[in-house]
Amino acid sequence: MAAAAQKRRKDIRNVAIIAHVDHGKTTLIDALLKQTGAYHFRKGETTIMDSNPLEQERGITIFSKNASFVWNDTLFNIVDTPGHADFGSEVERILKMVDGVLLLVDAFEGPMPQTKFVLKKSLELHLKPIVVINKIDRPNARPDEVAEQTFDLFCELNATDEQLDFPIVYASGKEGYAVLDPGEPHKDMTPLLSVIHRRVLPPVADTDRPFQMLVTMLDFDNYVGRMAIGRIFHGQIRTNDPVVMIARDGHLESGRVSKILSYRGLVQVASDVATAGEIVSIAGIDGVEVGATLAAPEHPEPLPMVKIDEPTICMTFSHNTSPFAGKDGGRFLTSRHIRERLLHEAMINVGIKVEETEDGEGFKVSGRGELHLSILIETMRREGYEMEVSRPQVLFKTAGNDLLEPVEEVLIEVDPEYQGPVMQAIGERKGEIRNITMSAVGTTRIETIIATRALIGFRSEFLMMTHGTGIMYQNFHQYQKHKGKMPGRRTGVQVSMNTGKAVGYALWGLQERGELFIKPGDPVYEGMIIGANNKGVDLVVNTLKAKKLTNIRAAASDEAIHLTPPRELTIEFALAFINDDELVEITPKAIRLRKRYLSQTERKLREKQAQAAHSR
Ligand SMILES: Nc1nc2c(ncn2[C@@H]2O[C@H](COP(=O)(O)OP(=O)(O)OP(=O)(O)O)[C@@H](O)[C@H]2O)c(=O)[nH]1
Ligand SMILES: [Mg+2]
Repeated sequence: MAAAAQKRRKDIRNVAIIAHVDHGKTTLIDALLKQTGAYHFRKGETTIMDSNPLEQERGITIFSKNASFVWNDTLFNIVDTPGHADFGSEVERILKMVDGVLLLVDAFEGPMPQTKFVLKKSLELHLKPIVVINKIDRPNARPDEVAEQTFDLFCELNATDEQLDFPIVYASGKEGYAVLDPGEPHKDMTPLLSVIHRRVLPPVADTDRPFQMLVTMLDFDNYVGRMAIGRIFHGQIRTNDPVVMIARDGHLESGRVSKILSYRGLVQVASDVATAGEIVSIAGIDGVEVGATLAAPEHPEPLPMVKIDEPTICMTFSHNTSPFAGKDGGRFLTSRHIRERLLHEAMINVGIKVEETEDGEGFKVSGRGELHLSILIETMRREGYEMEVSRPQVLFKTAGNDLLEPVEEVLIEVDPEYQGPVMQAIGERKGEIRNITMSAVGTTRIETIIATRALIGFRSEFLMMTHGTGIMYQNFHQYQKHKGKMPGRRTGVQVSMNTGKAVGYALWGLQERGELFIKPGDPVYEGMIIGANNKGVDLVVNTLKAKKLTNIRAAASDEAIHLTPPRELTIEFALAFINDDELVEITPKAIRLRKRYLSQTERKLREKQAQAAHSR
């Protein structure tokens, strides 16, 4: 067989680490880097792989990263992947770059929706995962049960006998040890390292064949421009060599290698040459894109195609038109600034698409989900951009005469007391209940299939409904026939009628109508949304009203003013909350909600026009 004749690089192992969100991927890689001396932790320093400030703040991995270390005379390339479902297609691409995967499963939680998704993708690519039951230091860890559940998941996903014969390593990435039997004494990570070394195949690498590399990720360097990151499948490449890119659509672009970087620990070092089996970063082809093949000009043959998921939701980004525009220290305020920044993003962020809107006022930005787009918004605001964004819309498709919409697989975990209201809300949104079970901690787990469109507004309501305790995981399932009308937001909003600084006394009077988003002293403007109105209609309110000093009763109750702390707006909440006639204003210092039309007269006029147009 041809496979038997393939040459392999015995000095390399390429591995990806995959799991559900938060099951400890990044922490485990940190432990490996520490033990192998690839990185020396300074005192008090914890995770280093989540190096981006947004990642550190949120405690999640957003960008896949490669790190490498040497153990037992072997170079290990280990690729950390994000656990959040919005980045699922990225994980899929990374799996094509490696020869083995570590599937991490939390020793307490057990397999979760994203565990299933990433395992399914690995099995489809004929990879043989190594299972790591992680966080065994947790007091309520139940490693044996979780190992059994993981085995069941492999069976459910039709793993082959060979794949079912997976090794299991028990680990605590946090404490830095791994064992082959949960009862064994703990030492360090050596048992895991030797299982990877033994069970992951060395990469197929024929250095005599013409150069071919698959572009899996992109990076950007101010000096050399776009950098293509990926694995070299065949041959070798040197700086100054001519190369050709075969794009996904088949067009060719020539370039010359201006820089080659390989990984040593977390840093990248320049090399003159790179050979098959290695994972490297290459500059020199201006229009390089993810999924393309880089090849020797005399053999422009593409490697097998990788899948790139299409965006499922979009929103409009425009320049900030609120009366407070430019007052919060924003440095980039104009449409032109926003256009340039978005076009740059579309170049390196796979799955982001940018188009000008028909009215020329803004940009339609499409992405893989709410987190994907809200991270872009958060990144831009930190860089000094101000903008206003609209409610996310799903992207429909047509098949023959049918209108199709994206549908998600959702897992909801709530305290049993919220099960009733949550089930009712799912029912109203035409969700299809797949399964209801009790988790190990006594929470109710509801599995449902529900339209993405119904979920957008639901997330904010779900959080309010469960007082912030509910957990919801969603994962794109497929496009299905349009599900018809969905219920909108249940609450109305309170809209400020004037501009100034909010007064405590006024807010005290307004807070019983619904949850507020501002506190005394916050600047408000006419048309700004200052809170929810539990009655389902919009209410124009006076946030500047001070107590009348002559009113003895009010004066007497002054000390008794008790203001409930307002909801701190996050970008995710704001996007999930607003309606089509509303916008989120984003500045480096604030997130505000507003009506699209700020004056009440204009809103009424627009509403009348819309009704007239509708009845015509
Ligand atoms: N008890 C315990 N906690 C752990 C262990 N490993 C990680 N954690 C904690 O679990 C949380 C998530 O850890 P991460 O390493 O960021 O998990 P991740 O899988 O990389 O998460 P995403 O990249 O967001 O999918 C953090 O609070 C860690 O401190 C472990 O071995 N034991
Ligand atoms: Mg991580």
